[in-house]
Amino acid sequence: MLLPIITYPNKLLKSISADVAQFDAQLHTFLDNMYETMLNSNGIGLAAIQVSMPIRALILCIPDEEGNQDASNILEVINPRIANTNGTIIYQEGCLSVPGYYEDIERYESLTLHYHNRHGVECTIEADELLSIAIQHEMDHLDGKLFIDKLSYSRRKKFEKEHKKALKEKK
Ligand code: Y12
Ligand code: CO
Repeated sequence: MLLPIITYPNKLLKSISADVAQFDAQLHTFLDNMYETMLNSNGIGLAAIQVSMPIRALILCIPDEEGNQDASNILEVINPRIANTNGTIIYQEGCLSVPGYYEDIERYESLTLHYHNRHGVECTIEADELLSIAIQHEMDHLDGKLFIDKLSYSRRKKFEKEHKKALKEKK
């Protein structure tokens, strides 16, 4: 089932999401629906709050060399915690909740992530480059932050101007 993706400036995007306590069939169906929704919108990452669910869950599916986003490549991340970080990297980010806007954002180049999978099993992965960037982008959503909140004053002004113009043109 496709879920509606909320977009900036919807105030729900500022929510602090709550830990997941039940790793049950309802959670599994929700994660399946998130995956379908993300692929349908050409996304590579989606946090639960982007579909109006304030829980600490996110999914990622980094395309392989052929650009395929196979279900076997999906990473479902629940109650995540970043342990170690290394270096920095700048990448032009986009977000399904801020369509049409891309900006260079600095993130950690690599990190260690502790999280639970859909069954509540504790997992750890080492991530670098695009996966590390995507994890940090999606984890920011869990704390009510968007990549545009990391922009300099002048870049944010530029964004607000472009966003206003885009909304006017849509009317
Ligand atoms: C690197 C940078 C950012 C992330 C977070 C995940 N972001 C996305 O998956 C964004 C996808 C996206 C897709 C859009 O739709 C199309 O391209 C058809 C889009 O739409 C427009 O720009 C109109 C915007 C964002 C992970 C890794
Ligand atoms: Co996003």
